[in-house]
Formats: sequence, structure tokens, C-alpha cells
Amino acid sequence: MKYFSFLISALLITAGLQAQPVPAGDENIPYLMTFGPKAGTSWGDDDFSQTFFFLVPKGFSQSVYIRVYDPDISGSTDEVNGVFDTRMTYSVYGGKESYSHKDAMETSPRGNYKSGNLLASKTFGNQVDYDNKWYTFGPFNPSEGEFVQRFDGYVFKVICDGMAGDDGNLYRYFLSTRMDENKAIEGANAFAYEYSFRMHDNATEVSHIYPLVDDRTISVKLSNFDWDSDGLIRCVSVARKGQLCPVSGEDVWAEKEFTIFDEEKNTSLDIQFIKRKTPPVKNNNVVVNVRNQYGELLPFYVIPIGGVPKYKAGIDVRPMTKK
Ligand SMILES: [Ca+2]
Ligand SMILES: [Ca+2]
Ligand SMILES: [Ca+2]
Ligand SMILES: [Ca+2]
Repeated sequence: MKYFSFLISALLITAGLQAQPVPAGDENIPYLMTFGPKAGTSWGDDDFSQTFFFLVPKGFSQSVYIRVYDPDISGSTDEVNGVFDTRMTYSVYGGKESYSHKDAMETSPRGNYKSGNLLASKTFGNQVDYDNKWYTFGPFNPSEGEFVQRFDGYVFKVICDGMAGDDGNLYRYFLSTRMDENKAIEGANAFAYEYSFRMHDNATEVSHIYPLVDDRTISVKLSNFDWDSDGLIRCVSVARKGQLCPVSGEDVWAEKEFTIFDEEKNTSLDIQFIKRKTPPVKNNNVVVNVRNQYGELLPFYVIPIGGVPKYKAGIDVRPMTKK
């Protein structure tokens, strides 16, 4: 574990990464998506809550801000179900166990998933004044996050919880050094253990998530929810040309377990979501997570650790042997 920890921080720092839009560019995901708790899960959200973690490198000492785009649930960007009557609360947490509590690292809003110190919170509803606009949380001192040794940095947790209503909230985040604009922090990143998002309507767009495989991972299980049979899900990696995974239908989960190759350890996988051309699927909201053989969730970094993996032809792809 120690070697791996070193690896993450080394990769984060040496890559000189500098972008914290969430979702980020390589993911090509239009919006995060959370529904009000009165919506049926067939709308595409299994649990009406989404948690994201923002990672600020240790050496960074300026104030940071967490910004939310289209925090309201109204207008053209969001998904109405009858009339807009939904409220969502965004909460920012830091301090001890805000990240490291086991309930915070799970997919469902259960137990003490709101662990840590509540630093800021705001509830939005049908408010046109925030439609297609940014709301800013902060300033936060980086040290208000939870220091995590293996990241060599401070982690902030942001939870978006559906509180009332049945409409769909589309939104994005940005970790910024400015209150009134998006200015990235070098070496920062963001990650989640579950991604609830909106697919593109355009069938030529391919969305991606990048789970990081650590050196203890022998096999993974990819689970996807309410995919509306929209095209293909394919896993590409340094050693994998295109592993197909079953695509879920309406309001159900689909799963695929596969063995990890030695060459994939300490690299990111590229899970590609390739839409169906005909008939087109519009307004498709989906949920995805990936677990290892211990049932632990793999983090999806918005900026893939080690970069976007490229398949290397001719690589020896013997499965890892069990120890
Ligand atoms: Ca409604
Ligand atoms: Ca809106
Ligand atoms: Ca919204
Ligand atoms: Ca769906």
C-alpha cells in the first residue's frame, strides 16, 4: 500500500495537471445528475445523492473555492417531472474522517456518509436566478480539508442530496482559486466512487470514466444502472483492446466481472460509453461504479491518473496469478 500511495502523489505532482472542472475534459460527460427523492429510480438515479471529493496538493496554501454550475432545479438545463418542485442541498465537508470514514467512501447515502465537519451548505430549488449560473462555496483554507497521507494533500467532500420533489438536477463543479471565476489549481484533482450522470444526446459523443486500479486488484466488477440499452460499454486499458460489458436496460443494474492483467496494475482503465445510433436515446441518466475482489470501490479520477490509457499491441496479457 505504501508503494502505491507514493505512486499516486508522484503521478499527481509530476503530471503538472491543471484543470478541475467536474466532469473534466477527457471524460466528455455533459453533466452530473441527481434526482429528488420522490422520483422513481426509472428516471436514472438509484439513490438521490452524489458525493465528490476534491483533492488539493499539500503545498498549495491559498484559499480555494468550490463552485457549482446550475445549482438550481429549474429552467432548460434541468429535467422536469410534472412541475419543478425539487430541492437539493449541497454540503461541503472537511476535517477528520470527512474522506476516510468508510461510509463516506460508499455508493449509497447510508450511515455516517456525512462524516467530518460541515464547512458550508446551501439548498436550491426552483430559482431562476441561479439558472445556468455559478454559485460559489468558500473561501476554504486547504487545511480545512482532511489531510490524507497517501494523496499527500487535503481532501474536501461535497455531497449533493435530493431533499424533496421528483425532478432531475443537472450540475457541474469547479475547484477554483477565485470566487468569481474558474481558475484551476495545479496538481489538484477530483474523484468519486460512484458516478451519476447525464449522457450526451448526440450519438457520436463517447463518454468515459477512468477507474484507478491499484496493485492489490485481482479482479473488478463494473456495475451500471438504467442505461436504457443505449449502445455499448467497453473497457480499454494498456493491456485490453476493448472488453465489452453488458449494458443495463430501464431501471435495472447490469454487471460484469473481469480479471485484471499485471500490466493494468497502477494504471487507469478507460471505460467507454458508446451510444446507440438508432433509435436514439435522449435524456439518458445513468449510474456506474466499479469494485475490486474485496468489494472495495475504485476511485474515478476526473483527470485519469497516469493519463488516458492507450492499448499497447503485443503486450503480454496473461491474467494475474492469485497469491
Ligand atoms: Ca416535479
Ligand atoms: Ca437550471
Ligand atoms: Ca441544475
Ligand atoms: Ca437512463
